[in-house]
Amino acid sequence: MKRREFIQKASLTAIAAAIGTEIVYALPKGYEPLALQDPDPFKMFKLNEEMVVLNNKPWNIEAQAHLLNDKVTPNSKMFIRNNGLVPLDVDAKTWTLEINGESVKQKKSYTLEELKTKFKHHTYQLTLECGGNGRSEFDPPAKGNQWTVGAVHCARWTGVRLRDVLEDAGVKSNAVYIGYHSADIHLSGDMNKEPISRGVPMSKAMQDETLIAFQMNGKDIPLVHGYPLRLIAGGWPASASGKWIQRISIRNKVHDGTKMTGKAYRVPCSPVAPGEKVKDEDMCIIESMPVKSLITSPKTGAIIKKGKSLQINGHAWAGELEVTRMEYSIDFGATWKTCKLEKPVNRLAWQHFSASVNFPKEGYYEVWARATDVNGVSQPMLLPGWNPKGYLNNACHRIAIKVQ
Ligand SMILES: Nc1nc2c(c(=O)[nH]1)N[C@H]1C(S)=C(S)[C@@H](COP(=O)(O)O)O[C@H]1N2
Ligand SMILES: [Mo]
Repeated sequence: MKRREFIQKASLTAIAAAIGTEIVYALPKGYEPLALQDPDPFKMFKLNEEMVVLNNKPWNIEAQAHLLNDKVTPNSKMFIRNNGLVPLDVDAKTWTLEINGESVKQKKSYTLEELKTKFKHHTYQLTLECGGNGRSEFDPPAKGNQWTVGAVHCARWTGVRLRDVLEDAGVKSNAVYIGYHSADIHLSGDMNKEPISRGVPMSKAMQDETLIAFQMNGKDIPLVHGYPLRLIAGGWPASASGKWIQRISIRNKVHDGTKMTGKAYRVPCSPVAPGEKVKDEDMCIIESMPVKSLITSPKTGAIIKKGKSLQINGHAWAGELEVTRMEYSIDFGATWKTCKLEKPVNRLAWQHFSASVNFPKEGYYEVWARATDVNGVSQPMLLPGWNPKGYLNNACHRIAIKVQ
């Protein structure tokens, strides 16, 4: 029997008992008991093989631009962002959601079944982008997952309106914010600590599209994306969309859970110079995400024949706003041409764009894409305002094309 198979068939303790405890120290350096070894994330999360793993403890995995070409993002191409450990032994049959807090009229608890039968179901396609998407470009660099462009997805979420549930429990007139509490486990293993507990102001909580979701793309939500129950607040940093939610508190002040305070998911209230130290009290909570777009086809590095036009496709989104203009440039932003831009299928869903691009002669080109929101605000061509945690990089996306 090969050593590897042997280890798999017997626990280390059993081996130690059979051969003597010294065996543990005789193992090659870096050898880990099977129970501590990482399973294959591609198999475990059913991921497309081109997804990129940024971190394994906790799991953080991003897409590449060309993987996001689908109009509705499938599970296999959705980025994964965890602050703690995915809860194990999740039992949908016994799962409950409690509504409590200073500003609830009557504390109330619902089973999954009650939520599904008592309230009307709604389905929306909703854009969720991590606040740190694009962080890898900041200089001086910001700590945290070095997301490039792939921490965004737009899936179809089905659930009940958060508003309907909050109103069923009763909302006091002094309500300010809601905060979620979830079942995931703090990296330290300390069950008294929450990996993350964020939320949104009442005005966002009460929007039609803010859901307590139990389905994604027509099926049960995959475990890593929040099964069996997830808050979805489209257009806001995805950290507001709590996975595995067990409790929602209606607060009489801005929610002060883990990663709501300090510098987490906040940017300087006024612009700062790159690298400048910013006091916590000068940091403001990120709300609606800025205008952004992604060229999802072709993949960067494509080669085309001289004289042929190139079809480009992609998506554009602007937090709570609609994108009203989409342009591309093949001369590094010197001149811009208009793309065809579709309306969103519903509010807070990304919009599709396409264009047929002609190149004047052979050579190396970059195709840049720029979206403009309904307020006339466009994406910057370069990295926008530096901030200590590297949030909100909405610079124009670019792909390289060789014409020969
Ligand atoms: N309970 C819980 N909810 C969470 C998180 C988490 O770690 N735990 N991460 C948040 C962050 S920072 C992001 S970007 C999104 C990622 O959602 P996804 O993994 O489904 O793509 O979930 C949010 N909700
Ligand atoms: Mo995030």
